[in-house]
Amino acid sequence: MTIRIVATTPFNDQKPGTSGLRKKVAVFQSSGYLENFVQAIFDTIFDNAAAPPGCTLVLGGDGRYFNREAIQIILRMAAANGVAKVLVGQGGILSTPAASCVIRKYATFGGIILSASHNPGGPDGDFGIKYNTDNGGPAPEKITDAVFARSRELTSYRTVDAPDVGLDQVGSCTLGGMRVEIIDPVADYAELMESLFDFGAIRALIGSGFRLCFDAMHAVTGPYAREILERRLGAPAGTVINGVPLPDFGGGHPDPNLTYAGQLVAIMYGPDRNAAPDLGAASDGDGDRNMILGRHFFVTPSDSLAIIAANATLAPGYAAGLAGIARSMPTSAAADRVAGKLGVPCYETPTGWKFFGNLMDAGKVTLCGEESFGTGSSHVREKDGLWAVLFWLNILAKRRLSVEEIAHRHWAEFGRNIYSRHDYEALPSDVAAGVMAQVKGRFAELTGRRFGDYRVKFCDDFSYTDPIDGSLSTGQGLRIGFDDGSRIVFRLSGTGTEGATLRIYLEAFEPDPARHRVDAQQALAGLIDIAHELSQLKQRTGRTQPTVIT
Ligand code: VG1
Ligand code: CO
Repeated sequence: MTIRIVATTPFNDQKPGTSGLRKKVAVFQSSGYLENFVQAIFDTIFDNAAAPPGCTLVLGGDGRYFNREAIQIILRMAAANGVAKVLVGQGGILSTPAASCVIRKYATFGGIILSASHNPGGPDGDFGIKYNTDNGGPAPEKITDAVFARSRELTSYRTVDAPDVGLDQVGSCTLGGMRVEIIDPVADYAELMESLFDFGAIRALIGSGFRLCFDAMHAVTGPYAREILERRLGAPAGTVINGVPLPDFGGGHPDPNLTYAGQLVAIMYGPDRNAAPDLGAASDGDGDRNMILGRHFFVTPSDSLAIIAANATLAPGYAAGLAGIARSMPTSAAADRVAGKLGVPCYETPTGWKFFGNLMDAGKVTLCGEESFGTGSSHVREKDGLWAVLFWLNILAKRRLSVEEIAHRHWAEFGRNIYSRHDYEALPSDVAAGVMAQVKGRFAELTGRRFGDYRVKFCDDFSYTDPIDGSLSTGQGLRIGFDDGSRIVFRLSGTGTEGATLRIYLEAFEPDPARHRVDAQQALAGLIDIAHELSQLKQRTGRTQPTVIT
């Protein structure tokens, strides 16, 4: 095998965001762009420019446009960089949580996941890549910063000349001396799910006439959901809709929220309430997000985390209880209330799953969640969409109440953290930066100030010191807290590829069950006004409405 050294000019825009490097497909297709970033990963993770003896990597993606081509490029580069073996999901497919599962199960050196998650795909859509370490989780900032630094100085990458590897049959072959194993992308993951949840109880629930609709949004979870929900749990064929992964997600936006999962929302909110399935669920492009719906009822991701935590011991894999809970800073404090009652710690981390890894590795937390439709546990080191759906099924199978009833009883016990997120997408970057600077500029005079009924208790620019390795992350979002526990958070997205996305997170606490049925937007109207006033949102952005309200 001859290693070919190919000259490249370094790029200066390969800084990984909240969850890896995401750019337009055309950018990734441009000469040397993907290669440069992959070589930067290898140079960072391998000492002395060569993989350690026997090094095995996992490789797969969400099946979006350019997935297959990228896999062939990365395989040739892995061979040239001395990797001994690569486990590749059949067809190039591995959901993000399944990749994490495989990295851990086979104790590999790490893995490369190809996904831009919920961002649209296709030739004009987005592509993405990230490296996960041997714990199965996204590389921590120390590594992503080093990869970025390396990407800016690289002048060549290594590859071999070899034909493409067949990705569609399970089996193994060699490429330039490196072993390539094409594995079933679903089997290991499905087995892990069976070990955590009471499949017998869920089968009995489904057998009793309970109806479920799962929208895979033409993204990666189709094959996983069909195998687990329809084949192993006996849900009727057709339970999984949009179950065939397509390179452009059927032209849709594979983001499981009330705006983009329109077909599922229409089914769950149909005119005849009783005709709707008992549970509706959806997952995103790479299978790590989830949305949970009851009949005419939406469970916020923050509530979902809290409800799963409060009911965790109903699932066999969590029968021994929780070590602790972690949530991202913008996620509501609903989980904190459950942790308080259970007497376990609750950690508040910056946005992005990479911040949960150390806490889970150290055994400090069992459950983690984000307001952005991310829920997961220490069974892997990624958030996990189908896992959350199965957890809900397990809870429903044991409690035999409706989704809505479970949420209302939860609020009656813990109070309700009324919550919403307003996104302003595709703003000019300087305008978005101006909004943030405007809010931060007000901090000096805010503490103690009154806005109608609300009095500001504190405001800060959130920073986090990792309790395990002491690393510091700054600039993670602007928080304004009020005396009654209400909160407004301003944050810029780190996953978009067009301009900037401003996220405004709003939260109020309502202890009174008589007011738990209120509409969230109405209940939060006062805070929304304060947010607009503080940020001069309309004047600065010209926008009168958010792009997406969750
Ligand atoms: C968003 C979410 C964040 C999530 C990240 C990756 O990031 O807010 O909670 O971890 O996406 O999710 P941002 O920086 O755009 O707010 V995924 O499903 O794209 O891996
Ligand atoms: Co995702």
